[in-house]
Amino acid sequence: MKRFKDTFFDVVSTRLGFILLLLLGYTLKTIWAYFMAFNLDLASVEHPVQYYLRLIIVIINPIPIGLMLIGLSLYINRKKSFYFIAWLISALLTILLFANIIYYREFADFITFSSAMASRKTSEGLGKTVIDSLQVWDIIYLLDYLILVLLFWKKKITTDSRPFHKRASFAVTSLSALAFSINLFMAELDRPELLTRGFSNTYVVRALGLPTFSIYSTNQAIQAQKERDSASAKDLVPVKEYLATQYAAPNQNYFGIGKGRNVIVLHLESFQQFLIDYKLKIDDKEYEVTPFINSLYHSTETFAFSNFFNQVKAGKTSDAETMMETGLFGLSNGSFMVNYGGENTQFAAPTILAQNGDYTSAVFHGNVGSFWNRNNAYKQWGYNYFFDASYFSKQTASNSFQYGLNDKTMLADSIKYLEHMQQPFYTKFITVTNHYPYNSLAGNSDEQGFPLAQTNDETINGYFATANYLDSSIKALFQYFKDTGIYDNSVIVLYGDHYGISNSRNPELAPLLDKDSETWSQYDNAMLQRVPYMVHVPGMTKGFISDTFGGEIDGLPTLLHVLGIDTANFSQVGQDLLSADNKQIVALRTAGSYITPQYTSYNGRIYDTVSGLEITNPDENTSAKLEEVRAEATLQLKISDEIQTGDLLRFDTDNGLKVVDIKTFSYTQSLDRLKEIEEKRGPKSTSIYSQNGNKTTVDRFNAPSYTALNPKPEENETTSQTSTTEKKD
Ligand code: GP9
Ligand code: MN
Repeated sequence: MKRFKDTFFDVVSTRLGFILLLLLGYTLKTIWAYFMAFNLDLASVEHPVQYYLRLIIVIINPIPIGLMLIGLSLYINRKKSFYFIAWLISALLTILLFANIIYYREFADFITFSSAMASRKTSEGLGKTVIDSLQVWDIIYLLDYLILVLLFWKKKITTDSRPFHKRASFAVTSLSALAFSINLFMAELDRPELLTRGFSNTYVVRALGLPTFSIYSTNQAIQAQKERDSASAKDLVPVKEYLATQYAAPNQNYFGIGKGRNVIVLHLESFQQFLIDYKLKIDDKEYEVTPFINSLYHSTETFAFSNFFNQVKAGKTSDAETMMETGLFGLSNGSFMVNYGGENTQFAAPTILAQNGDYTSAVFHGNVGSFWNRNNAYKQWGYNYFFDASYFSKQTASNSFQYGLNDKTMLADSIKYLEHMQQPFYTKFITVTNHYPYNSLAGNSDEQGFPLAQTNDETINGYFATANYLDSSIKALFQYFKDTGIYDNSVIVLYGDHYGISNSRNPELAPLLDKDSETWSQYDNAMLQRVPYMVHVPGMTKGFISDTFGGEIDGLPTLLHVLGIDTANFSQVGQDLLSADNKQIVALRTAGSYITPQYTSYNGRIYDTVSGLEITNPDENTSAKLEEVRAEATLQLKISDEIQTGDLLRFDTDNGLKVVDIKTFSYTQSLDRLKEIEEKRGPKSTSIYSQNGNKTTVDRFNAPSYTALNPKPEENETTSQTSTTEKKD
């Protein structure tokens, strides 16, 4: 033992040994923070093996970057300078770690370049907040230094005056670079396209560690800032001119038909249009997948659209949200919400409605708030409240999966917040259960029973059952709205965000759609990009199924006109789908793709939209028309990109809207704030809770499970006390 001790002290008394000791301290502190201070969401995995991969990644990721940075000191010859720089770099890494820990306590997120800049601007009171949030256990982050000082003082460790060989220093740098590549490779295994799509700060920290995240996010911010700086107010002039030509005047038959009502948006995860009215055939039996949503689709209380296309790219859900909330496209690379959310000036639906009808707004979603950078993007959009996973039931194997809490639990848990919101409200429920890999109900036997499709692809097979679950969740929510009177005073919007079955799987899906896998074409892929869009106005009888061609970009102007808010002054690229002026040119984000009632261009091929026949040798006239459509579609995207990357809306000063000040928004202690407002308004409070005689309506929400709704015939015969109570569950 003594020998070991001596060797150990001999080793750490060399320069390299000292560096490694500092690295060890930093690594242990970081791992401690990963598990004790941050929520890295390790358990949300598709496969158990992925959990262990992630575990290894978080344990090793402080090492490569730590070694690379602290190892830089090895290039220094002079003894004093070497020790000073080595300590300094290690201390800076610790400060970065600790600053993030403090920040995380307040914001449940990591420090980015922009958030650091923002808190610098509002630094009064910062010191006090930091001191308030210190905890006794934080001493742990200094422990390695205390031990080192002690060891030097006791002369157990001595300093080494021999300069480290330059080649050996270079070897250390190279080794750390190699280790970093291995780290990166493992991170890609866990989450492909991590750095190009961004996803969330948590994902990047979890994969590559804090210093790398800071470098990455700083680089992103600098790039964004460069583009922002190169844009000026005069760039908005041609943009505004174009937007004026794009404006589609409201249809007077429907303008304002939902004026003043609550707006409830239901984001139907991965829900494709082909599910509407679809019946899954198994052994000569037919199972209607989404009976409730189908009934809405056919109702005369609904404006439904049968040719509404998703227009997302890498940002998937976040792209859909961006379009639906702002009338502008996501980016051609990565996610707008991740790269610009919380930064760029935006005039989104919550802001417009707050300033045109005094709406209070909220989002309900059962995943962590940092996913797609929602916690920042929503503030810029003007959302007053964001109820994320932290507001809902603890996630267990039976009520959740890797993307968060299952819909029925999320919706049930939302009521206690929703009922305290002042009306009119603008609320969005983002469902998630019907998300790839469509096995989210695996941990809950009560929700199993809807038949699986019988293809060779598990993903396709599970899709119908989770869609059926989503349907019954939505039905339960509607029932709650009806029972509490919210329904009659609301407009309910439903939309599918993007495809659920990817193009590569479509040939396998083909037989279920009565199509041939062999002749499956790009045209068929294009047609499967349709998603539902419905505006349900209870009590209205003017509803119909429109075959107007449109996409997510058109959602906001359509809705605003239904609510009686004219969009003429707003910078939105989309067009009201109920307007007679609609051009019906759907621009897709994949290069050069577009869809009109006449032509479909998709993945390099052109088709006649009606017949589905490929156009290989267009005549002159057709070529000219195609070129015109292509140019118009490209222009929509170009104008939107100019606005988004140039942050042009900061110059959009005469649209009648006030700019949001994100500093006035906070997503913590939301219930307290809602109740405070309720109390302050007293008899004038318009919340459901107040209207219900200050009694909760939580018990009015009931979402029976699949097995409760579809009891097996045998169970009926032997109805016992226990089985009836189970069914109520
Ligand atoms: C996660 C959810 C899924 O919170 O919205 O996003 P997606 O993977 O569909 O883009
Ligand atoms: Mn999605």
